[in-house]
Order: sequence, then C-alpha cells, then structure tokens
Amino acid sequence: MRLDAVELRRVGLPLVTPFRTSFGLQLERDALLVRVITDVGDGWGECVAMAEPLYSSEYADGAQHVMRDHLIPRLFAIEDLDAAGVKPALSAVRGHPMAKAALEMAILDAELRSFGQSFGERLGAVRDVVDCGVSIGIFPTIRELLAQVDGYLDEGYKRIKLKIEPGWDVEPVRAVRERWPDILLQVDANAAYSLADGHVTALAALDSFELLLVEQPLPEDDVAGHAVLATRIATPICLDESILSAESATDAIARGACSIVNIKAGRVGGYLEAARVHDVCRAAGVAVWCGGMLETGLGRAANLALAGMPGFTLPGDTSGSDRYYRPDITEPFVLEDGQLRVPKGPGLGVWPLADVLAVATRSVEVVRPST
Ligand code: NPQ
Ligand code: MG
Repeated sequence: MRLDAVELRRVGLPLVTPFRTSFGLQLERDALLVRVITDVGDGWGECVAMAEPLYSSEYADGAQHVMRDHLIPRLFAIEDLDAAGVKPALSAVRGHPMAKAALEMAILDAELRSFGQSFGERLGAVRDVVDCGVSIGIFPTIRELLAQVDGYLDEGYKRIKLKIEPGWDVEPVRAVRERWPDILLQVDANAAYSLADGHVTALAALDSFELLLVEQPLPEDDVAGHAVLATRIATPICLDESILSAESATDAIARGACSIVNIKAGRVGGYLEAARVHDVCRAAGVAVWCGGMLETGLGRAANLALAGMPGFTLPGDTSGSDRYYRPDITEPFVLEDGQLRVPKGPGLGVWPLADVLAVATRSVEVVRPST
C-alpha cells in the first residue's frame, strides 16, 4: 500500500473511576489516536503512552513529536508498505516502542480491512471469547477497596488485580483474601519495591494469600534483581515493564526472573512483536496474559484479538469499556459472564463513533509527505 497521510488526534476521556497507582492519580485519559490514510483505505491505531512519562519513558506529546518528525517520514519513504514492513522501516530510530506500535497497528488495520481479515485471524486467535480480569487502583481505605472489588465481582470479572506499593500491600491483600477466599487474585507493584530488607519482608508476607502472581515488583532494568527475589518469595513473579521484546522475554525467562509474562503490544513495539513474545513464552512453557493501558475501544479491540491466542491462559486486564469510559469512542465492549468477544469484523472490527470522537477531540494534526 501507499501511505498518503497520517492524522494524529488527541482525545480527552474522563475516567469513570479515578485510578491511583504507585506512579500517581489519573482522572482523565489523554489518548493519542492515529488514522492512516492509504490507497487501500483508512486504518486506526492507538498510542498507549500516558500524558506524563511515569509508567515508562514515553509520553503522549513526545510520542506525537517522534511520529511526526522521525517515524512517519520513514513510512512515507517506503513505496510498497505493509504492516510487516513497519518495524524494519522504523528500526533506525531507537526506542519509542509505543509510538511505533501505534503506527504499525493503524497500518495493520488498513491492510486487514482491505482484504477482509480480522486482527484475531491475523494474530492466530483460537478463541471466540476471552476471560476478563480487572485492575483496581490504590484507595485511601480498605473499606473503599472492598466496595470496589465487590462491585467488579458482581459484574462478573473472573480475576482481581490489586495495585500495591510499600505501605499498601499486606493489609489490603489480606482483607480481600479473607472476604473472598476462592477468587483469582494477583497484585501489581509497578516497580515500587527494592531488594531492601523491609521490602522483601513485605513481599514475602504475601506468600500466604495464594496469589496467582506478583507483577513487576522491582525496577524495569533490574532483571537480575527479579531473579534474586524469585528465590526469596513463593508467589510467582510476572514481568511487565521489563519485557521489551521477544528477545528480552527469552532472556528474563532463561535467567529465572519470571515465570509468567504480561504482554502489552505498546510496550514491545507492536501487535506483531507481541505475538512473537507470546510464541517464545509458549515454547518455554511460560503462561502469558494481556495487559492493559486504559485503552479506548480501538486498543481494546486489538487486545482482545491478541488475548485470543492459545498461550493467553490467564485472564487479562481486558476489562469492559465501562470500567474506564462512559461513553467509549467505539461501540462499547460489554462483559458477558465475565468474558468479552474477540471482534470478528475486518481489521479491528470496530470504528470510532463520529459523535463521541468529535466531543472528545482536543487537537488534530495531519502529517503529509513533504514534496
Ligand atoms: C499496568 N495498567 O499493568 C498498567 C498501568 C497503568 C490496567 O493496571 C494512563 C495510561 C493510566 C496508562 C494507569 C493497568 C495508566 C496507564 C496504569 C497504565 O501496569
Ligand atoms: Mg503492570
């Protein structure tokens, strides 16, 4: 295909529930949507970088800048572009996986729509529906946390993930586990711990609560530290921020740093690389699940396709649209018996709703080839 123009659109979506993690309180999602205009039709992508560089080094303004000045011009230079060609075309630019992933997603959407194949079919999804979990932020009191968990369990979520940080770990986990002895329960630290004595003691104290996993307890660049921690705690370690590619997943597994992997397409540079991460984990017997970055319905659609792959054996952070947004910018994804359907239509299988998009839009920039 030939890429004619790229529209970079910022949308502001208020969150249904404020979301607090160890890296701050989120009230609104500042999402960067990408529309590619090609000779075979349009395609949509979503960049999952946050407004501020707190989860990782990428952030929305920076992602928009690198797309406009460094990535999109490299795509314009390719005569016969396809989704598989995006990664090699952008490989000279270091880093910026979330920006690259959004462009690849949009090109993949345009390509798949042009010949009527869905994301799920392209990625090798084997399921029509996926089990859904929900990620729950840090609350001022245990009472408020329990009320949130209660509500999500009523809605049918099959797994609860609690955000933890030093000082908010053993007590909230104990309270949830005592009230619901049999639910699937896991925790996510977003790199808030170290190997200091007090921290290891707190993490080891979680051993008695039969957690599925503890996600990213230590900093992103400390794979070796996770391997040490794995010998000191019984809960399986799952890596999120540390896994940047199929190669880094292979390395972390070989070093004993994790026994489960959270896969996020943005973090690894695209859905095609995410599928490769799945493949190496599956070959190593390591379970994977689909992470979430507070995506709109566009990213949610692609995540459901990914989560339909055979190695995704644990429920993901693939929550219903109304966990985050009312309204979502696509037709909403609605939980049925704790599951969501893998979209079946061409490409993502969903389009943005023009009226919702218009209300949410904060800015639109169109990038065209410089002649
Ligand atoms: C995680 N996601 O697994 C991330 C963290 C996260 C669903 O827990 C704006 C943009 C806010 C991205 C909050 C979940 C965010 C964000 C949390 C990502 O680590
Ligand atoms: Mg995480």
